[in-house]
Amino acid sequence: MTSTIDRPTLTVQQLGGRIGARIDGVRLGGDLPDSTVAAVREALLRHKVLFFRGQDHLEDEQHLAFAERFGPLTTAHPTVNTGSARVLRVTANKGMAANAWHTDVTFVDRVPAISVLRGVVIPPYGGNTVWANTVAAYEAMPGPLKALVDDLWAVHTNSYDYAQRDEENEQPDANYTRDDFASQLFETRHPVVRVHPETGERSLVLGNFVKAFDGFNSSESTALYHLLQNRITRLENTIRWTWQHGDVAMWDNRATQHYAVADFGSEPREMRRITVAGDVPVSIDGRSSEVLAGDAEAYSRLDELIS
Ligand SMILES: O=C(O)CCC(=O)C(=O)O
Ligand SMILES: [Fe+2]
Repeated sequence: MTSTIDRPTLTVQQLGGRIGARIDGVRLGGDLPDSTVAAVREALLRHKVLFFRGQDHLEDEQHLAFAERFGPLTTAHPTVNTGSARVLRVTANKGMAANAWHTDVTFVDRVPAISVLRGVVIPPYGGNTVWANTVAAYEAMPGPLKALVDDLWAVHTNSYDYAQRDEENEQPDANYTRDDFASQLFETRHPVVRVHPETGERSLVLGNFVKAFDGFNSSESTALYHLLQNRITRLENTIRWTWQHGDVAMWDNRATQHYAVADFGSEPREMRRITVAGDVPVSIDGRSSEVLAGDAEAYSRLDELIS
């Protein structure tokens, strides 16, 4: 009989037509062979979000070591401190507005490249996370809409218009507040269509941190925002994950948005996120995003990036 396979072959099971794959045969950690890291990166660039089951062995240390194989890490968050330098603890949605469609941290210029999220406390029901493919959404647009967004820029901010937010879904036991979240103002002008630095694909840079589009007044911006977001979040363009203990989700933050569904009542739920630094988006015509307020150098260093 053949000996036990020490390192089972990595398998990639596509889950959705446009987004999502499950990876089996990998025990996550910092000591994976380069070939495995390369295979995971390739699957991530193709499927945009990857799911790993059965990673119950992971603690913060191995989670950090695994994420770091994909590039230098950011600090936990530009403004929120949940008790660890590089691990963001997400225990509820208040302040983070995670139950709204967003791409992580688009209010800074150096939008994170990859987020790695581990389920620590999984509620008995609800608390799914949903991801949407912002590349597929762009590709599915009719020509005239592409022509509009190709040359469109938007201002993203971490300062909310609180009056317009939905108070109903907020969890009372958040370990940080909106005041923490917006304790320092960040505002950045991004192209609505960025060229992905690794795949060359065109991807929409939108989501909940958008404040307004250049050249449009606020009611026009709102209408345009909904028009574009509706295309990103249509169900065919998404994948929804029901968490089990030991699950890890990893997404390409340059090609996706996500939404944490706030339907777990008062049940406990805890996730931990580690973030791989990303570069400054570049438009189709080669112009980079522009900082309007805030200095994100302490959050994420551009000079350390490998790509
Ligand atoms: O809690 C979740 O499922 C996702 C939260 C979130 O938006 C994030 O970790 O970036
Ligand atoms: Fe997020």
